[in-house]
Amino acid sequence: MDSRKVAGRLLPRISGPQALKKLPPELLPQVAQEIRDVIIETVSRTGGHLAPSLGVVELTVALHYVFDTPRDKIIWDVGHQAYAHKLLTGRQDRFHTLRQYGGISGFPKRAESPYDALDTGHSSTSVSAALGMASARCIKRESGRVIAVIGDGALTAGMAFEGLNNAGDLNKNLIVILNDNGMSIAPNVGALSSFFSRKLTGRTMVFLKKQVEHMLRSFPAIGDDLVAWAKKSEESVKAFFTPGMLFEALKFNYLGPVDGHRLDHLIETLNNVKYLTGPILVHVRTIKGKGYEPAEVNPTGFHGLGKFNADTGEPKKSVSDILSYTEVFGETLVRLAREDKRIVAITAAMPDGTGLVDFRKYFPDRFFDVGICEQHAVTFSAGLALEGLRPVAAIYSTFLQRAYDQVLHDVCLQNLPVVFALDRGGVVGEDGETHQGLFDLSYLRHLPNLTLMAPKDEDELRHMLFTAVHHPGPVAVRYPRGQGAGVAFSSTLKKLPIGKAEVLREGQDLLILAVGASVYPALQAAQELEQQGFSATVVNARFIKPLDENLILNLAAKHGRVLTVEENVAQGGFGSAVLELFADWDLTGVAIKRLAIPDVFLEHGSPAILRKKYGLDAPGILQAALTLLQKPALPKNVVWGSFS
Ligand SMILES: Cc1ncc(C[n+]2csc(CCOP(=O)(O)OP(=O)(O)O)c2C)c(N)n1
Repeated sequence: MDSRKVAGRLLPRISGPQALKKLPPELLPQVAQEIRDVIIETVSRTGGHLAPSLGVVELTVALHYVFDTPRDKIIWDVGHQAYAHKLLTGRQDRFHTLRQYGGISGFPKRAESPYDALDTGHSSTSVSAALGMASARCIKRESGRVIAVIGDGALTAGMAFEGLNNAGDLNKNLIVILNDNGMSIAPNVGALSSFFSRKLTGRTMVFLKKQVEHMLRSFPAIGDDLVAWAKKSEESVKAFFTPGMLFEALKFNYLGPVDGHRLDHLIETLNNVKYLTGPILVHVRTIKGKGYEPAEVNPTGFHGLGKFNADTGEPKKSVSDILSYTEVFGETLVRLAREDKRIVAITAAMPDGTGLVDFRKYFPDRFFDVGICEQHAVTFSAGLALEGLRPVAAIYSTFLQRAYDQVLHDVCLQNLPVVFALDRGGVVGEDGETHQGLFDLSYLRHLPNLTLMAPKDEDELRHMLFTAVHHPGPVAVRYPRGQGAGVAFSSTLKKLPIGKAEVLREGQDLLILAVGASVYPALQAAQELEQQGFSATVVNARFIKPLDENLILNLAAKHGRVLTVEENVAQGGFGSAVLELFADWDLTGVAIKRLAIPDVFLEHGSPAILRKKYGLDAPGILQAALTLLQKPALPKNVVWGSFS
C-alpha cells in the first residue's frame, strides 16, 4: 500500500502533545515519517509551503515531546513551516482543508488553536514577540518557557537582530531555535549566511586544537589539568570560532549545531536546554524539503507551490500560454535594462516570486538580493537613486507594509526616482490574511511626490513600467497575483500621460470607475447592464495618484451616479480618493457607492471565492450597479464649484 495514501498507524492516535509524550522515544521516527507522508499527500492536493514544513518535522516532534505546550509557547517565525505542528496539536481531522476557504490556515492562528502562540506570516517577528511574552511571564511570576523558532532566512531581517539584541540585555528566560538550512526561499544571502555554515572541522580545527594543547601543556604543574578541562570545554571553544561567537556576543548561551533530523540528539539537547535560564540559542541544522526527493533537490521550487503529483513532484498546472503579471514584469524589466544601463533591480529575498531570475542572469552586477529586509531594500534603493541610477524595487504589496517609513522618509521626501514594483496587489488568496495585498493604495496614496498606478492588464503593466523608469520621481506600479488577461502585446512601449485615465466605454446612466484587476470585470458588468437596459461609462483609472480629477468630476457630474471598484480596503483607497475629490470640489448630490474590501482582514481561500464573497467579480459589480441604479434618480449634469 502506498504510504502516502493512508495516514500511518501512530499518528491518528496522537490527539495532541500529551498523547505524543506517552510514546517511547524509539517510536518517534515513525511518527515523523507518518507526518511527512500526510504533509506531502495533503499539500499535493491543496498547494502550500512544502519544503519548509518537511524540514522541521523532527524538530517539531522533539519540541512537543520535550516541552509542555501550550503552557510553554512555541512561536514559528513566518509560520509557513508549521504543518507538523498543526498535525500534532489536534488538527489532523481538518488538515485536508489546509488553505481552503473555511478550512484551516496555512499559518499559525491564535483563533484556530491554543497551541498557536502568535499569528504569523510576515517574517522575523518571533524573537520580539517571544521576548515580550517571556518578559510578561516574569512580571506575572508565571512559569513556562517561550521558544522562538526562526530560520536562517528570517534571521537576515533587522527586526530579528533588534529582538536578539534586546533579549541579550534583558536576560529573560528565552529559547531561540535557529533552523538553519542554508536557504531562504532562494539560497540565503548576506554575510552571516556563510558564517553559519562555517565548520571548524578538518585541518583548521586539528591545527588549532594542537596549538592550544601545546600551549596549555607548557604551563608548569597545572598543564595537564588545563588540557583535560579544555577537552571538556571543546564545545564552547568551537562555539567561540563558529556561529556561537555571534550569539555569545549578544549574551546568548549558544548550543549546537545539532543535527535537526536526529530525534535522539534533538531531544537530548532540548531536555538540557529546558532547565537552563537566560537567553539560549540552539543552532539546529536541517535540510529543506527533507524526506521528499523532489523537494530536497529543488527546495526553492518546493518552498511554496500549487498542486502537484505526489509521486513525481510534477506541478498540476493547467497548461496556458497566458503569462503571469510577474513574468511580464520580469521580461519587460530585462528589455528596459538592455536599453538603459541605469536600471538596477532589488529584491528582498524573492528573486523567483518577483520575476527577477532572468534579470539576475543577464545583469548580475545590477541585481541585488538584500535578504528579507524590505526596509533596507527601500533605503538602499534611495541610495542607488541618489547616485543617478534607476532602482526598481520589486516587493510584494503586503511586504512593503514593513517599509512604510522608508518609502516616506527616504524616497518620497527627497523625491527620488525609485520604482516600486508591487506584485501581489489586491486579493491574493490561499495564503490568507497576512498575505493579501489590500492596503497599498491606502498606505501609498497620501504620500507627497509619489505617483501610484495600477494596470488593467499585462500589456498596460509594460507601458506603466516604461513610464515609471522614465519618471523623475518615485512611482509605485501595483499589479495582481497570477495570470494576465491574455491580451496581445503592443510592439512599442509608450509613456502614459501621468494622471490621465482611460475611458473604455461610454454610457448614460452610470459611471463605473475601476482600478487595476477590477477593470475587466467592470466592463463585463457593463455589458450585462446593457442587456438589462442600462448603459454605463467605464473608466480605467490607471492612476490612483494623481487622479484624473477633471475627467472624473466631469463624468460624475454628467452621470449623477458613480460606482468605484478596487481590490483594496475601502478606507483610504481609490474610492475614498474620489469621495475626497467630490468633497473638495463641492460636487454634492451624486450617488456614489464604493466597491472595495470592508473593514476586515481578508481570510484565506481561492481568489475567485473571495472576490465573489466580497462582490468584486463581474456579478458583484453588476449587483452593486443595479442597486445604485435603483436609487432615486439624482440630477444629472450637476454643477460643481471651485475648490474652496
Ligand atoms: C517580511 C516578509 N518578507 C518576505 C516574506 C516571504 N518569505 C516567506 S518564507 C521566506 C524565506 C524564509 O526563510 P527561512 O526563515 O530560512 O525559512 P525556510 O523557508 O528556509 O525554512 C520568505 C522570504 C515574508 N514571509 N515576510
